[in-house]
Amino acid sequence: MAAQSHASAYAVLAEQLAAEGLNVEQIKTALKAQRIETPSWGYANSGTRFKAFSWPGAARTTREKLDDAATVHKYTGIAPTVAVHIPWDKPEDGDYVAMGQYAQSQGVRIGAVNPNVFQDEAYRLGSLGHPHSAAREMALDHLVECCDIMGKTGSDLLSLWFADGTNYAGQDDLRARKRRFEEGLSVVYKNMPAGGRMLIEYKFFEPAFYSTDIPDWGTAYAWCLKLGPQAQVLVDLGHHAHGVNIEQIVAFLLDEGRLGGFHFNNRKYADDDLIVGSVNPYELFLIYNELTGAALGTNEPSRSCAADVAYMIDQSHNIEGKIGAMILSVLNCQEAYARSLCVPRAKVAALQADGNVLGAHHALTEAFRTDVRPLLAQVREELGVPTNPIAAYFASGHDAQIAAARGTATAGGGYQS
Ligand code: PSV
Ligand code: MN
Repeated sequence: MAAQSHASAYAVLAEQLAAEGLNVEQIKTALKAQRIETPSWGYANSGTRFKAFSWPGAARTTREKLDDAATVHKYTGIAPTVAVHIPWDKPEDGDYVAMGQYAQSQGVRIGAVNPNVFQDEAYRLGSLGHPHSAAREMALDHLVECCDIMGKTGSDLLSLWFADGTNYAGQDDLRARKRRFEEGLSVVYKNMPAGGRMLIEYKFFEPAFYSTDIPDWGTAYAWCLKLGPQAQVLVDLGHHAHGVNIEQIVAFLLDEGRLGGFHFNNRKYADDDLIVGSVNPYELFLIYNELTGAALGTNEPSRSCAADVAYMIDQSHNIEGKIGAMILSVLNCQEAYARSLCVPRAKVAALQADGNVLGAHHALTEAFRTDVRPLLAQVREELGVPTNPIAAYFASGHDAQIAAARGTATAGGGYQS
């Protein structure tokens, strides 16, 4: 959409929204307050198990990852924090305070701390679920170290994902693994800094193929209940079987006050980690619809839970540039959120109460079909960022500049820190 044309289209849309009983000023205020966290690991070379292609200019160091996250924030205005993965992002001198300060000097802050208990040789049979106490203790040491890093970087989120599981029936005792996990998680929970939140991520397969120790939201939720109020569930959109109704999981967890955050990405087949909203923008809208409904409603704990949800991206760009792809993901979240704010909630509720199946469905899907681009252009203008961030980024020549400055790092078949 050309910059000069958005004003009149915005005025028409504002009128349409008012006719539906919606206040465009309130919608803009909500959009300006939206926050999306980007992942440090999404800026480095990464790959599939077949090959990691090298991208010219991809970040080679943690500082470069923070620089790239700052660029995404500069173009979008709504991505001020960066999730880190330890030890991929461990500073050479071990100075995490300085790492946090560097981020701030670039205009971003450190967000969730993600421990890594899946890449050492010791973890072949698992981490907290490992049958040997030495491996479990090694994992615990690292998890507790990450609690300490939260304090040093000013982060209040510990984001936990475990590759633990088994490949063959009979390989290990499933109930024993459960108990080992519960024991380990409770130690970590007690070590979190005051005010910190533990987010527990589930995934039903991969890298283990017979059993995974936290396969689903129900397992994560049950453990959160045992651990305490600072433990909540993290929903990664790529971690479900096909056909699973993710928005219903979101609704349930919101209503129980246990939805901690998201790892947004998109997938066609498995845990593909593609650009958010690139495969199924309707699913993304329906998820945002639950969140927005809870945030605008009066029911507790849904309302306050929705206010604290950590919106994070977890994706990996294998064949495309990193920064542009991340900007697109942030913009797709923004668009989904905007559409969810266009849902005429009072009208939908009345139709639902009447049992008007088609009417309620149609009112919801009309909101999904709203062209929110003029609204977003207006919001961006008021935020002082480009009205079309991805076009502005492409035109900026930034990709070519960093390619010239950084060169092409060898992609070693995995992540680079
Ligand atoms: C695992 O597939 C995952 O979703 C976890 O969040 C990891 O921390 C992340 O991907 C990066 O490997
Ligand atoms: Mn994830």
